[in-house]
Amino acid sequence: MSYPYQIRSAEQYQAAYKKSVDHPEEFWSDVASHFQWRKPWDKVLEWDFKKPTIKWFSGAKLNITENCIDRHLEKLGNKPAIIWEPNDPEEYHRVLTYRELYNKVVQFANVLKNNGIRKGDRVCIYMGMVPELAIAVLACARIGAIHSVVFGGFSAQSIADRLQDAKAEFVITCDGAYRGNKEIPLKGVIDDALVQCPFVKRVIVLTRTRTAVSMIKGRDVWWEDEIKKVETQGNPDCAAEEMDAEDMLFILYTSGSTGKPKGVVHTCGGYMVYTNYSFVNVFQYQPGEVFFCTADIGWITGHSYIVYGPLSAGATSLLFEGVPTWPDAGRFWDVVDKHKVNTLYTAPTAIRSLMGFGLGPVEKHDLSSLKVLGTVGEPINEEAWHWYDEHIGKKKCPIVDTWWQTETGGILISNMAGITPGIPSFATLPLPGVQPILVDENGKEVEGNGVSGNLCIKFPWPGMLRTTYGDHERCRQNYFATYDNLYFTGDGCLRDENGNYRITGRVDDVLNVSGHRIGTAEVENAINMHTGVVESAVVGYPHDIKGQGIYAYVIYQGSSDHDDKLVRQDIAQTVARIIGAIAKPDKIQFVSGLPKTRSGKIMRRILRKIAEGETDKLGDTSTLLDPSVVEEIKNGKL
Ligand code: 6R9
Repeated sequence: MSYPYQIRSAEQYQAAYKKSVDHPEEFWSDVASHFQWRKPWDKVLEWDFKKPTIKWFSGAKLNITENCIDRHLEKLGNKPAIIWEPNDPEEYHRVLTYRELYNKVVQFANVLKNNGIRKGDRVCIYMGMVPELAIAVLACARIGAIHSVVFGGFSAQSIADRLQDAKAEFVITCDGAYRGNKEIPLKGVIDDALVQCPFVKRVIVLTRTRTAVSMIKGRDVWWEDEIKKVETQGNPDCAAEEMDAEDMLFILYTSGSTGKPKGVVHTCGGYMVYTNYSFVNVFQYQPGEVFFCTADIGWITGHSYIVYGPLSAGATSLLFEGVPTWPDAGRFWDVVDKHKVNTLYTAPTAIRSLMGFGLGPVEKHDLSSLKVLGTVGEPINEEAWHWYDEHIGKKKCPIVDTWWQTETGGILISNMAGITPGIPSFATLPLPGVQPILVDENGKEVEGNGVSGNLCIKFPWPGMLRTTYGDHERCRQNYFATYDNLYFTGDGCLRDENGNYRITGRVDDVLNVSGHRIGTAEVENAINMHTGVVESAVVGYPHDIKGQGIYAYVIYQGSSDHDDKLVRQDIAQTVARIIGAIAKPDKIQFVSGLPKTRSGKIMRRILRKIAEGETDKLGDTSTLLDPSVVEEIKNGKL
C-alpha cells in the first residue's frame, strides 16, 4: 500500500497546509480519491456551524470495511493486520492476517444478521481487549449497524444510561476480562444493567475467562455457538452494506461539563478519510511496520488508531489486553521487544507511572525497533517528555504530541514524526485542513503570536462530530453556541512566538484523570445519591501520576457518630457503582457549607485553589455570600 498523500518534508507540510486552507474541497477530494468508493460524491463539503450541519462527500457510497480489509486482500492478504498480545505473557499471542481478519469479520457479520441485527440498529459492545472486540466493531460496520463501544471500566448504571440513550437493542460482551491480576465479570455487569433495559433483545457472549455466567433463554447466546451455526449454513461471505458517506458509523459516549455523557456521532466517509490521513501523516507510518497504540478500544483513541486508521492504511496494529505494570513494570517494553514495535503511542499518565519504577524494567529489554513515539490524552509535562525521549526513544525517535478529542475523530494538532519539529509539552502545529483560532471570553479573536485564549476551530474537517445522538440541540449548545460560527473545544491554549500551540487543559468543568474525561457534574450527581449527603462540589487538583485527581467537598449529615474514614469509602463505592471505578474521588473533605455567590453559584475557582494547596491565592472573594465558609474549608482536614 502506498500513500500518495503522505507528507514527506517540512516544505510539503507548508504547501499542503496552504492548499487545505485556500482550496479545502479540492484538497480533501484529492485525499479521498485514494479510497474505495462504490459511488463518488456529488459535493465535497456543505456546512453551517450555526445549525450545525456538516456534510462531507455527500452522495458518495462506501463501506468502511471494504477500505479497512477487502481492498488489502490482494497484496496484503498474508500480512498481519492485528497482532494480539494477551494479558498473561505466558499465554500465546495471536496474529490475524488481513485474510484471516476478513474471514472472521464476515463470519461474525453473518452472526449479527442471524440475530436480527440490521442496518441502522445500535449495538452496544462491552468487551475486554481481545481481537474479537475489533472483529465485532468491524462486523457492525460491515452490515451498517451503529456500534457504541463502552469501556470495560464503566459500571452497570453507566451502561444502562447509554443503552437507553442509544435505544440499543443488542449487546456484545464477554463472560469476563483479564486486566493485570484482576478478572472483571463483564457479563455480570451487563446483567445488572439489563435489569433497567428490558428492550434489549439479544446479548452475544464471547468466552474469554470461562467465568460462570447466567445465560437467559431467548435473550443470551454464546458467540462460539453462533459461529458454528454460520459455519453449517455454509455461506462464508457477507456482502458489505452500501452506506452513504454521511450514514452513522458509531456513537461514542463522552463526558461534558453538564448532565450525563453525550453520544458523539461519527459518520462513515469523513471519519474514514480523516483517521487514515492523520495516521499516515502524524506517525509517518511505512508499510510493514508494527504500530502499537496502548489505548483501550473503548475510547476514541482505540477506535481511530487501533482499528480504523491503521487498518484502512493496511498497517499492522498491535492490540494489547493487559496493563503496563503487570506482571511487572516492564510489560510495555517487553511487548515492544517481543513484537519489534516501530511506533508506540501511549498516554502521559502511563509514562509518569512507569518513570516511578526507575530504569531497571526498561533496561532489560531491547527497544531498538522503535522509530516513533507518540502521546495523547492530556498535556505532557516536560519531565515525562524528556524521560520518554531519553530512555525509551534513546534520543533518536521523534515524539509526536497529538492533541485531539472524541469529537474531533482524529488528531488535529501535532507535529509530524521527523517532518516537523517536536517541542516538549507543545502539540505544535495544526494538521492540513485544521484551522485553529484562539478567542477571549467574549469570543473575540486573539490574534498574533505569543498569546493565549480558548481554543476553537473555524472550519470543518472531515473527522468532526456531526451530532450528539438523539439530541442535536445539545450538540449545538455544547460545541457551537459558545462562540458564533466556531467549534469550541473546551480547551485553553497558548500560541507561542513561532505559532506553535500548547494545550493548557480544560477551561470547562471537565476533569482529565489519567487521560480519561470525567465531568465534575457527573461525579457530584453520583456523590449526592449517597445517603446522608446534602450537597457536594467536585474539582480537579494536580496529581503526580494521574495528571489530575478528583477532590470532592461534601456536606454530610449522616448519623452523628459516623466514622469519617468509612463514610469516605462508602461514598467512593457509590461513585464506583453509579459511574465506574475510574471516577472515584481521590480526596473527600467534609465541610459544613460550600462557598457560594449571592446568586447561589458555587465558586469553584476558590475550591480549586484550596484543593491545589494555594490557600493564599484565592483571588477576589468579595462576591461570597458567607466568607467564613472559606476559612473553615481552608483549615479543614481530609
Ligand atoms: C483523544 C482524547 C479530549 C481532551 C482534550 C484535552 C485532552 C488530549 C491532548 C490533550 C493536551 C494533548 N488532550 N490530547 N491535552 N495535549 N496531546 O484524549 O480524547 O478522551 O475526548 O479527551 O483530552 O483536554 O479536550 P478525549
